Amino acid sequence: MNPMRTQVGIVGGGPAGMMLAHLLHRAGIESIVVEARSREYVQERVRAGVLEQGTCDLMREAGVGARLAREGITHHGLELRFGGDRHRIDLSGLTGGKTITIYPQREVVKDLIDARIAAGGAIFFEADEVGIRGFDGNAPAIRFRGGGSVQEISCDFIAGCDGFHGVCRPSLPAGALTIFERVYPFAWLGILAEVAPSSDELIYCRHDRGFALHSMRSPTLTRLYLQCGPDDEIGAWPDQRVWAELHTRFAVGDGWKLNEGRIVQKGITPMRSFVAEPMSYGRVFLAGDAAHIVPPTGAKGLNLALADVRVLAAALAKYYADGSRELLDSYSRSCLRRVWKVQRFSWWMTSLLHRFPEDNPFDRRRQVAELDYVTNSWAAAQSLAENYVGLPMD
Ligand code: RFL
Ligand code: PHB
Repeated sequence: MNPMRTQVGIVGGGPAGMMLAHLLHRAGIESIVVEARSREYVQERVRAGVLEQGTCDLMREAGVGARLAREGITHHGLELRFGGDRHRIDLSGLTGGKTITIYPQREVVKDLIDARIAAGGAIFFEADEVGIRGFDGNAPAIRFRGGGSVQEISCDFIAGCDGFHGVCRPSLPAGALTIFERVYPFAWLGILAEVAPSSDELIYCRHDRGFALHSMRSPTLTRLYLQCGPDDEIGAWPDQRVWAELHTRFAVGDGWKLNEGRIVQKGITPMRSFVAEPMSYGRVFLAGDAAHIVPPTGAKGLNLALADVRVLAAALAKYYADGSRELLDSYSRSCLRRVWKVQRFSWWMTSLLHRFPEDNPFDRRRQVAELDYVTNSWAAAQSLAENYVGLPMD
């Protein structure tokens, strides 16, 4: 056994865990990150791509925004496509000039890991059998197997930033948390294709055969998603079928064409809304996907994870500055106000654009009427835009 000590033990080196470690460092607070996967794995995982204005501001203010400023692609609007027609939502015009930025999650994670390592911070990658203990008393600890031996980190607080399938949330006693959940009767098939994007902006498309999304990663990489069955196997979706379905769903009559390229990544993502309340117990604080999941239609998961750790870092900074637990005690309440608004928006975007198996012809007409309303009413479009660029941080 190799005992270590730090102020904040962080389980999970995804966006939430790495940003928390970085913000704590800037506040003069020590932390150690314990991550189950390798550095390469967490830096290469294909995930989110859309950063809210507030997320970009946070990266910049925290001193990790240089590459984002150089390589991020700023978007001022998005397209809603339905009934074979295209409708632009002027995000900037509707929000007093706010924007979103395309910058892949893996680049965010890379920037944060680089910053942490440059500052001499400790990250244990490839940690096995990670467990947490002592968090309902005064002696919390993270124990794991790494480098052939058992390691234990004792700390003042544990941050559970270990995602939806992590170990922290399930380690809390039965009954400590109330779970709110909705599982959707469909999934997303996502591909990354080596081809220039077919549009300068994101396209959210509603079609009778199901939802489709056109996004991008760079001027030469396109990210595309298709609504598929919740139990579909990836083998049921050979490249040809993926392209045929994308062409059908995105079809418009004005000459617009979807560019095809070599598919370099393909995966299926289930769709779920999930909240665990409260987001803390004893000396454990849950943040990001460990505490909540949103369906990806609103592009919110990464942004919400970073909003949580911003609140947590401020609460810990106050505790270490003057011994006050006030902000730690209100951590869950503060975060959940944002979490539920983002849950509402993500559910609404999902309902607006997907084909639900139980929908009858009435529901389908109502859905199209809602899209017609959103794309023709300033008030409705503004509500979408306000949420999409990100609600203000409290
Ligand atoms: P993560 O990223 O899952 O990181 C958790 C980390 O914890 C590690 N871990 C453990 N470590 C130690 N011990 C254990 N027992 C552990 N168990 C797990 C994991 O290896 C991992 O490194 O959670 P975090 O940090 O909360 O970040 C959340 C975001 O990753 C997530 O919300 C987004 O990716 C969601 N999401 C999107 N969010 C957006 O804001 N905009 C988007 O455009 C967007 N698109 C998406 C998405 C998620 C998707 N998938 C694949 C779920 C598109 C997709 C397809
Ligand atoms: C992405 O680029 O991966 C992406 C964009 C918008 C979403 C979800 C995912 O709503």
